[in-house]
Amino acid sequence: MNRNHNKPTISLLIFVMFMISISCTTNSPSDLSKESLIPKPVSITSTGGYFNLTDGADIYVQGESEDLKKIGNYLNDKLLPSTGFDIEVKSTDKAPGSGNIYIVLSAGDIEQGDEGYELSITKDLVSLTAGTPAGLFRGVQTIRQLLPANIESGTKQEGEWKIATGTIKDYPEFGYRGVMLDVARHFFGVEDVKRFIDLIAYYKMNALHLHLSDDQGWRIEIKSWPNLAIHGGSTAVGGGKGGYYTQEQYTEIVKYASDQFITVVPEIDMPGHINAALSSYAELNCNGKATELYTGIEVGFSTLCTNKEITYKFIDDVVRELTALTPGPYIHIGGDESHVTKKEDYIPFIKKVHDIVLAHGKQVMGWDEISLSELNPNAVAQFWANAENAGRAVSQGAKILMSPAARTYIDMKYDSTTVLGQHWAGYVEVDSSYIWDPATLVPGITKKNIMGVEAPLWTETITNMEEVEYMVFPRLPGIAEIAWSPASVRNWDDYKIRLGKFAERFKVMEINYYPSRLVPWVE
Ligand code: TNX
Repeated sequence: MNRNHNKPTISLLIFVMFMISISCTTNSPSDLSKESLIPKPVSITSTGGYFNLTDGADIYVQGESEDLKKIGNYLNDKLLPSTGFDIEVKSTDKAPGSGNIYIVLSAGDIEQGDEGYELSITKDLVSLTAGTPAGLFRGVQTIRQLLPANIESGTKQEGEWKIATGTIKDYPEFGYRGVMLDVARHFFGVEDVKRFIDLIAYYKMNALHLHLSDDQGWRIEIKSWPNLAIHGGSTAVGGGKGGYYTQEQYTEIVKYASDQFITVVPEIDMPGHINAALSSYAELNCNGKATELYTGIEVGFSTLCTNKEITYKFIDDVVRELTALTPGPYIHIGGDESHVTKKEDYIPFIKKVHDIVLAHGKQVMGWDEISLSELNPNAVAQFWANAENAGRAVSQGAKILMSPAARTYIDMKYDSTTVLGQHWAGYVEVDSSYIWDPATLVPGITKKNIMGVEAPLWTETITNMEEVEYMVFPRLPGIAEIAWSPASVRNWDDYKIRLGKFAERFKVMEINYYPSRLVPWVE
């Protein structure tokens, strides 16, 4: 036989085998460390294989704990529609057999604090372990992100559901990772807020700050002062019909958030940003006359009458009712841009309100201006623009919540062509909101002073959920990473590739996002 004759056949065979091997590796994930996760975990070790989730799978939770069953059911709710599988949540007291997901609460060897988790994936089993239910819930988000994007679909999808094998050990850099939604300038109903909660939970955020009152609207029912919501909630920027949450609806939001281990922080902005209240009750005005409702977007023109007795009765009532609706530790008292309150009135006013909040057993949160007044060490000053204010809070022993406007104000336009939003703090492109470090941004404010990071979405120009999503995405995932992942694993060039791969997830989740040219989107 002529050996040369066989050469093309052998080469062809080698080529075909090569192609088969390539197509196998592209279909099956095999390197856990290369998966696109946001926020990026603290550590990932890859073992080179994959776990295949099939119709035979079940979710096993260790023991009979209701908390664990809830988390199992939450994960199952995400898996059932898209896989069409018959997965069930079952209790067990030992590791299940091959092909299953196993959720374990273990105080023992987990040193990752309140929200840390460990995810171990072998070809036989996906095991999620954490010391707290919150940690398990954060780990479930990682499992969702490791599965193909179609897992988020609400309808049955063809395809394989494979996860690369290895171990992820993960825990947050900061204990508070929040987003603020301004429901005062424009009102967003319960269903919108629930979707907002679902979207932020996917990035392991744990706080939702609701800006419940401002010049343009009062959005929470206060039974002892009913006109606040009825009259003060009856309009919005631009003169729309406004709206407010009844206490039952608000409780529903708080519960929905808490089921995703998200704390709601209610804000009543005082002594400025208060026209909605001044228009609802004449007695809150120094001249005893109710103001007109306001539908413009100016700031800093209204103030409570700081030297009237009734003002503090009003605040005490509001804080009492809010406290009863608030399982979380904080009541946010605003305190920003009180341009028409004299400084000598502002300082004692904040002190009184601060003490009212403490008397109701809650801790004070406020915009950084509140540090002009005396603060309890468990108070939190939310830094948005003024480093001197933040420094004064730190010197009083208070903690700082980092919301630097030029980085985290997701109501800022992305660039000069963005139709929505404002630009007083500059344009905030996706890279600007990502490339910064909370622990080094402001001289004198270091990691030990910082309780966390929050991205505020003010809504003067934002009227519906589509617009909310456009401003939130894709800046929020980056801010979530800054709050969760240590600086040592954060890098824009790596992040933008991971973010680019989220395009498919955004599409499946029907998120209206801004397709920044700085990000290599892949669908
Ligand atoms: C400043 S930041 C405000 C808000 C506005 C926002 C618009 C802060 C504490 N106050 O009242 O809505 O700018 O970007």
